[in-house]
Amino acid sequence: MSIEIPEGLTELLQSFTVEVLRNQPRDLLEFALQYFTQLKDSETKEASFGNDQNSAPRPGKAVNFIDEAMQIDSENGEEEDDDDEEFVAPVINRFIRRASVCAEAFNPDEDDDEDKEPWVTHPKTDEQRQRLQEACRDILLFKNLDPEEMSQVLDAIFEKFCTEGEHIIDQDDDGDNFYVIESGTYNIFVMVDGAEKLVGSYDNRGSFGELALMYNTPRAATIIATSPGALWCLDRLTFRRIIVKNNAKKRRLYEAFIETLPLLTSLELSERMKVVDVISTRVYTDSQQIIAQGDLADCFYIVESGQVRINMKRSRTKKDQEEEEMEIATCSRGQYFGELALVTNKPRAASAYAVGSVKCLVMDVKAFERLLGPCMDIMKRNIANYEEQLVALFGSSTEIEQQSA
Ligand code: 1OR
Ligand code: 1OR
Repeated sequence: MSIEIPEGLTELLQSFTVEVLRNQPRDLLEFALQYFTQLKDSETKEASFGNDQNSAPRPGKAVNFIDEAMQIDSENGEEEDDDDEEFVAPVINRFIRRASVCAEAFNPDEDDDEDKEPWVTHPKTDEQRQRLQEACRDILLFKNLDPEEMSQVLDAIFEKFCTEGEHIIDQDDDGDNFYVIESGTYNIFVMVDGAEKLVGSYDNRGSFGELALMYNTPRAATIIATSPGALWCLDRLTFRRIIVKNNAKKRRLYEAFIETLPLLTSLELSERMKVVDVISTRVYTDSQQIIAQGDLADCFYIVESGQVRINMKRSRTKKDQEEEEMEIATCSRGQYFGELALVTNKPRAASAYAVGSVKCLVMDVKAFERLLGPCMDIMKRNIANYEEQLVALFGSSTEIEQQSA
C-alpha cells in the first residue's frame, strides 16, 4: 500500500519546526495552537482580500513563513517590517524572542514571559512628571524613541530617594532598574584585581545601570551615592521592551555606516555594535550651533550627513577684549568632533555649527570613556595635529597645550 503525503505537509511541518527551534517555547502544545491558529487567521484574511493565488492550499505560504524566519535571523533577530512581504505571519510578532541585540548571554524563555506581563505604570503628580521630563531630556538612550514609546517609559518610571553612602548598584548583582539622575553625586567603582577602584563619578546628571539590562549580564560596576539624592528608576521589563527593541532597529540602520568609520577600526566587531547601542542621532538645521566654545562637555559627535564648521574664538592680542571667531576646520560624513574636551577634561575648545542640514551620531561622555579607550591613539594623534595647525594659524599652541596637560 502506498501512502500519499498531502501537498504542503512537509513545508507546513518544516516551517513549524523552524519556529519551534527559533523560539524554544516551553509549552510546545500552546505554541503549536497559537502558530496554527494565526496561520489560519492570516489565510482567512488573505482569502477575504480576494487574492486567489494566496488563498490556495498552503505549500507556497508555508515556504514563505520559512523565508520570513530566515530573514529575521539574518537581521539580528528583530522583526522585519518589510511591507513588500505579502505574508507576514503574526505568530512571529507574538512569539519572537526579543532577540539579544548582542552576542552575549540571553535567555529567550524569559522574554516569552516578558510579553505576557502587563505594562508597568507608576502614577505621578504634574510636578513629578515635569521634573522627570526635564531629567530625561538629555538621556541619549531615550532620544530615538517615538512619542508613544517615550510616554510608556515616562509612565513606568518611579522616583527613589537615596542617602549618602547608599549602594544603588553592586557589581555582579543582577540588573533590576535603569537609573536617571535627578539630583545627587555618585561614585563608580570597578573591582580590579580584587580591589575596588574608583573609575569615575556622576554629578547631578546622567544615567547608569543600562548594561546589565541591555546585555543580560551581571552589573559591571558598583554605584554609591556620595550625597543625598533622587533617582528616576525604569524597571528592567519596560527597559527591555522599549530600549532593547529600539537598539535592534538602530543596529540595522547603523551597522554598515559604523563599519566604515576609520576611528573605530581598533574596536572588535562586538564593541563596534555596542557603540551602535549607545548612540543616538540628532539633527540640526543650517547655522544651528552644535557646540559652544567654553561650555562643559558631555558628549561626542560623528557626522552622519551634512557638514559641520568648527570655529574658534581668540583675542588677537593678550590685552584685546574683542574676540574674533575664525573658521578652523570642517567635518563631513564619517568624521568626528567634540572629542578634545572629553579627552582633556576641559571646556570645549571651539564651537561647531551646522552647514545646511546635518545629522550627527551622538555618544555620551561615559559611553565614550567606556567604549572608545582603544581608539584613543587615533584621537590623540589627531589632537597633536590640532596643535600644529594652531601654531600655523595663530603662532602659538598655548591653548591646546594647556588643555591636553
Ligand atoms: P550596569 O548595569 O552594568 C553598573 O551597572 C553601571 O555602571 C553600568 O551598567 C554603567 O551604566 C555604569 N564600566 C562599566 N560600567 C560603568 C562604567 C564603566 N562607568 C559607568 N558604568 N567604566 C568607567 C567608564 C567611565 C569602565 C571601567 C573600566
Ligand atoms: P571639543 O570637545 O573641544 C570643539 O569641541 C571641537 O572642535 C573639538 O573638540 C575638536 O573635535 C574640534 N583645535 C581644537 N578643536 C578642533 C580643531 C582645532 N579642529 C577641530 N576641532 N584645530 C584645527 C585643526 C585643523 C586647531 C586650532 C586652530
